[in-house]
Amino acid sequence: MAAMRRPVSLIGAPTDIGASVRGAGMGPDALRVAGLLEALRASKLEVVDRGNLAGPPNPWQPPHNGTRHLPEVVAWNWAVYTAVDQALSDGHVPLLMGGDHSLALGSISAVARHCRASGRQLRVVWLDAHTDINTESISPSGNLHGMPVSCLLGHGPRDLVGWSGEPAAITPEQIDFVGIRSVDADEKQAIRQLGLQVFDMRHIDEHGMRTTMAEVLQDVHDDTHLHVSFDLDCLDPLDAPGVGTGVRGGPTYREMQLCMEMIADTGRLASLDVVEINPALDVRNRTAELAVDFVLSLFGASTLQR
Ligand code: 4U7
Ligand code: MN
Ligand code: MN
Ligand code: MN
Repeated sequence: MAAMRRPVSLIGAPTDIGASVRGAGMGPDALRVAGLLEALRASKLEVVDRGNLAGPPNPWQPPHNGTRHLPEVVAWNWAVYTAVDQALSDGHVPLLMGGDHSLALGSISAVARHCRASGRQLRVVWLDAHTDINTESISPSGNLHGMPVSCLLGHGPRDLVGWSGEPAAITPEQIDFVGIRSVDADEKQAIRQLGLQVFDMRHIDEHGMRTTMAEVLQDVHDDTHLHVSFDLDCLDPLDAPGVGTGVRGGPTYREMQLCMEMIADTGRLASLDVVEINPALDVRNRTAELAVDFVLSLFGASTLQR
């Protein structure tokens, strides 16, 4: 429990620099309007809103050598890296409010460096419809929000690799994917080659969320730093319409709640990304409000808890 009761630092990264659809830059304010800070405080957590980071505007250019906006993505990720690093040094739980999912590179690289320095074992749970394991040579789009996992594993564009101080921030054994239902052809090959643990929707259909999460969390120990990277398109777009790359057939609201509650039960949640909310596509801020619900559950606010 100790890990979860640390103060939470909200860090806004208002950019859609790595995405294919404009609008995710409004995500941090959508989460604020949905009452994220107040909801966390109501569940007895100390919360600091560190405001929004600054970075370059979206130049809206076509891909160049397999990536779009690489220099701008680097700039935004440095801002994220620095802010997450600072929050961790302060003993806080960093909660990155994206922004698009390319920002997980900066966030998780800072977390990986922190874990190495403090002797903790990092485990990443990637909640997403997509595996985000494209590289500049295989991506069908060139959008960097489809590549952060490769970068973390040491395989992406050179400028986005090695940020944690090691060639790779994480090894394939340290990350589990949950909710997956859209994987590009070359990503499938990478998943097989690397032996990644992908709990796709079929796995959840056949085994249920409870068994799935028990598998994901089985090797979480007292000295584990659990990082959750929550892409809102993990949810069904019928529940969460405010995302740029929605894919039908996601987990139900209840399944997702159970997923979050089981993570909370470990008491090891120590950092979090909430990304890919696109208010321009949303309906009355429903997706941000849903995100707040799930974040509360992640921090342990289950039905029968005070
Ligand atoms: B997200 C895609 F081709 N795979 O690489 C790509 F289908 O962070 C989508 O998960 C990536 O939202 C989605 O462009 C990135 C596409
Ligand atoms: Mn994603
Ligand atoms: Mn996604
Ligand atoms: Mn595992």
